[in-house]
Amino acid sequence: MADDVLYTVEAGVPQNPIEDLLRMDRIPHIWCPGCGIGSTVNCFIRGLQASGLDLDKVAVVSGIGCTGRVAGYLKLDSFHTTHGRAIPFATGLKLANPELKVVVYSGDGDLIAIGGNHFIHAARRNMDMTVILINNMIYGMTGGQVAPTTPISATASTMPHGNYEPAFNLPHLAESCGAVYVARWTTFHVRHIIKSVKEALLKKGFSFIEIFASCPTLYSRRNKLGDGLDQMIYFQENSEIKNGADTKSVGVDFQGKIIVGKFVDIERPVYHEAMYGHLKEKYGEEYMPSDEIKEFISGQNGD
Ligand SMILES: Cc1ncc(C[n+]2csc(CCOP(=O)(O)OP(=O)(O)O)c2C)c(N)n1
Ligand code: SF4
Ligand SMILES: [Mg+2]
Repeated sequence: MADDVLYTVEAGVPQNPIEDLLRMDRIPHIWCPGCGIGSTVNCFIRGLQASGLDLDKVAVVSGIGCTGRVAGYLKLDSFHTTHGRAIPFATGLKLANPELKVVVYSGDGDLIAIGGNHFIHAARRNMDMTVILINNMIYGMTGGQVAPTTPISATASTMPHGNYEPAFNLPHLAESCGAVYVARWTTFHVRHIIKSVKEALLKKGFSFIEIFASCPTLYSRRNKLGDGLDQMIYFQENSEIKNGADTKSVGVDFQGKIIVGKFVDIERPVYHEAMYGHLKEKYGEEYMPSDEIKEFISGQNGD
């Protein structure tokens, strides 16, 4: 399916080309009007379709939160796990079955607050997985509490006088910990997201895409920023594409400029390669890895 096909017509009936990958029996979804999460799902499915990956070998893992519901709407092998534990669950999947392309799709609170420790270690290990993080700068599902991504001075239910804790600069965190692919977009950048999803899925190693999305119900309303459309206009007017930008320089202030783009695309041994290389060197012929590991390492069938 071409990236830019909005719908197809079969027997006179318009068809959304992403429907095949949605569990339509679960629609309507839970997201509020104007929420940005749905747009990211549309882009993710299009990027996945464009990647040409065997869909029987793709697994999607979410944690808990409004974004955490994504896994449940995807017609793939998808898992709705516990809060903050999507990455360790995905790590287990990948270790047990190296031929899978494992995707983690979750929120900023889930992945960076309670799950922050898992995030940094998966990046450090260069575990082969794609992490898609929806940054709405807040804990959406539980009532708009402050998150480690809430900008200074923004108001949250647990920061009624305005936030005074500095927010993480996530591309910089991911790069510092060892991610081999790092990109950031907003929900305004649909075509860029599709392209990045395709690239990240085809990249070996820990790939990370941060997508800024609106939470009109809790973040925008409390901060008097209007509705989902107003937030989209903010994304349009305040984003600047700077591919290759130094991730140190891409922190985001309250309603400030958002630097987007592909920041990192490098190569280094993935976890399975490091393990294979080390054990092979240490034990020589006595080391007998599984066929799946050999296949993953070589991209074909072992040595
Ligand atoms: C162990 C545990 N602690 C706390 C919660 C409550 N909880 C559910 S979702 C969530 C925050 C979700 O925020 P985020 O990941 O940003 O997702 P969003 O809803 O914004 O998409 C919290 C604190 C929980 N379910 N389990
Ligand atoms: S609370 Fe916010 S993040 Fe959750 S569905 Fe509503 S708009 Fe989206
Ligand atoms: Mg959130």
